[in-house]
Amino acid sequence: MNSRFTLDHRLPADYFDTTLRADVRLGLTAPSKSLPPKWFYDARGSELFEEITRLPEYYPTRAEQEILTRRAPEIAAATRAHSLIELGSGSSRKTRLLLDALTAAGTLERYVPLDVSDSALVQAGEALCRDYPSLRVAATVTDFEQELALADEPGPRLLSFLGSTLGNLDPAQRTDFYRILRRALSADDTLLLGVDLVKDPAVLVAAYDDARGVTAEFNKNVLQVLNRELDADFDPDAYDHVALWNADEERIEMHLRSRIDQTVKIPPLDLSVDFTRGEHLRTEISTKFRREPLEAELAEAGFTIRHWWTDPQNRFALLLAVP
Ligand code: AVJ
Repeated sequence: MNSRFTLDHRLPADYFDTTLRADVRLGLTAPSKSLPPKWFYDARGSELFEEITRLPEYYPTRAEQEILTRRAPEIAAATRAHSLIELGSGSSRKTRLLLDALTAAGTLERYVPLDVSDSALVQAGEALCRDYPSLRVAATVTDFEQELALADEPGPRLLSFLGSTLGNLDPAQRTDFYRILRRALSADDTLLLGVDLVKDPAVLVAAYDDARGVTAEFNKNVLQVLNRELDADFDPDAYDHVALWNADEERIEMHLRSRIDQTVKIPPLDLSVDFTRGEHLRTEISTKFRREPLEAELAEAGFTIRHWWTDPQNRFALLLAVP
């Protein structure tokens, strides 16, 4: 292993198991059933998500990359960041655009990817060490929805949260999350957010219900995760993939709709879960944003937007905010 690469575990060994069980019990015993979207991303789910990002209907990844390609030099100039901290790092394509610009600006010393899964961190981290010979990579396994214990990163720090993953949080969760960010960041640090914007619902629904059915498979994969990890007996074929536009909340929701009356057993939780025919299990919310309300909720949390960049078609926004 490269000496410029470190992997720091900040989660207890049983964290995955404990939180999965708590989430499943809470979500499947509630009057309207739901599961948090983070459980989509096992190896198969991550692979399916990568495939989604290449679908003709799924524009967000390409739109964000377009903006980032164009604006990375401005981001580097505005932040002069010595550390890039990336939340939910995932694929490293967008990361490289930022690393390249910060390297060209001559400020970058350290890259700190934070994720709940260590396999992604190790793979990406080693490759980046190879390609950026003067970069230190300090990967950290953590759940940034709980805490953001930043350590001794050289400042100023640029904290990026891309891919509109912010949209997975509901308003109350976003408020908590901004508070965690605000506590972790100092006056000369900067927040880089990528958010998907409100647009024609037909375009949005198509992005989450593609013709080839990749998103449907991604959605149903969460049932396989529960089958494997909790010995549950979900039959994925007994559910339909549903992507709907919730106009009141301005968000896309993914659901699994039970095709029949059925009962699912989850032995380690001592749980029998009844589904009636047509009943929905909500698996993801994907909030779409407008500038003014987002600006207001960030201001409420102590952040000021300094730059707001969109793609030419106004589908997606990249923004820089400071404490
Ligand atoms: C990575 C969470 C932002 O909400 O668009 C893609 C995940 N779900 N297709 C999104 C996703 C269905 C994606 N995020």
